[in-house]
Amino acid sequence: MSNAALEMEAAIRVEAPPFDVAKVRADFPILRRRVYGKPLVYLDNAATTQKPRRVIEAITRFYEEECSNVHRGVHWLSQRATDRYEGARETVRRFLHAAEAREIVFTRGATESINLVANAYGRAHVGRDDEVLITAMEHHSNIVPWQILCEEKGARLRVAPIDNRGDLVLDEFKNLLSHRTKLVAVVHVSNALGPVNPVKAVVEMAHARGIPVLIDGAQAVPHLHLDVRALDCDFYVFSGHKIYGPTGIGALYGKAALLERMPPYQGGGDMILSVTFEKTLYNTIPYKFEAGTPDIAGAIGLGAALDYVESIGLPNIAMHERDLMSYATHALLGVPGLRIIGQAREKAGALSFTLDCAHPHDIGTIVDQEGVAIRTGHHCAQPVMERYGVPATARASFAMYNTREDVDALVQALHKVVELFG
Ligand code: 7TS
Repeated sequence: MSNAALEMEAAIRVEAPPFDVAKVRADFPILRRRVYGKPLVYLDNAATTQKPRRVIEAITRFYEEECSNVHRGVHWLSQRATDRYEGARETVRRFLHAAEAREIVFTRGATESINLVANAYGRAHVGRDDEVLITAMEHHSNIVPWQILCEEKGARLRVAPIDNRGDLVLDEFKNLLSHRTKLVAVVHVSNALGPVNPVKAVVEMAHARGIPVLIDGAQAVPHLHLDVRALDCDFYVFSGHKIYGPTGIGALYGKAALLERMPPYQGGGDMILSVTFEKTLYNTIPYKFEAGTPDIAGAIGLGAALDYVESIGLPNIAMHERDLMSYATHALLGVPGLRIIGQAREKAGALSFTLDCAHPHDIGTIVDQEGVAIRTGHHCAQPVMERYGVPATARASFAMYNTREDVDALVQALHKVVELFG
């Protein structure tokens, strides 16, 4: 779509929806801070989101009142910590609409979840001349683990193309599925350009050939209602820090039947039933995949974050963010020489752009001086940048606490860039 057409489409939807963003903002202590003497305008939410007080307090409370290891003590504190940790697992289950809590494995985040599946499922099921199918819009964390696996096994990594708008070419995706395909791994929402992939159609096409599907939901969970059972995906991964939770914690959803058949990923304490020097019996799922002391406070913080998101309501968040996306699309296109990269039919969360007059790093530096935090670079998706013939982009990404005023501040700062470099 041309810039003019996009502008028209965005203009139709500039009416603001009802949403008490001021109340939401008050829940995030960091949003009160100033940088360079100016109010912080945080538009780098695809990298990580800010944390509401409720999450910060849940973590503090664990260390002040409940700190103990899990699954191993009969004493009161350990039981309490175990209850809270397992309670967080149940919250993740509810949030993803998974059937059972044992289908939720706590990991360090999306990256570790993908590596877990590549190592545990991939190593057992992918052999010489087999194929793993991904798309051209993956984050490096959904490329490199599969490359490592394919190299080790003599298998091939296949890549389904995207079109000029940034949409996955579904026909080509379907044509790439064959008897050699042993796994499909697809991003739900791209971090570089923001398109929402038709993951349900992807799952149906792969399942028609009996191929399991992993969905990388790192950028989807903060913006979209999710139901892994309705999607019928086999694995779903995400990171807590991108959905208002702490860093260092995330989850892997896997269908119980698959997780049960998978060998462990790492060995150590908690993932065993019994150990002798001759033989070790592994624990049941999900513990089989949680070797060592987990990030207990992180899991509790993630549970608090998901509770918070549910209390605001994902439909409200999605509506507010859709308004911001169309308002921002309209406003950014008014900046001379600005090109939006990736104009997919459906987008969530992120807007990538370039300016004729300045390199993205210069854009980032100048707008930072105005207190506006955006991400610049290749966004850990170098093949996407190559596809569009740009070395890097500037990216504004939105969360529930952003406002139209934040967008205005970005646009004003971009006009400064044009004044300086144009
Ligand atoms: N998948 C996608 C789609 C992502 O956007 C990211 C992180 C990851 C996986 C990895 O998540 P992690 O929490 O395990 O690191 N994306 C970004 C980003 O866009 N800017 O900083 C990190």
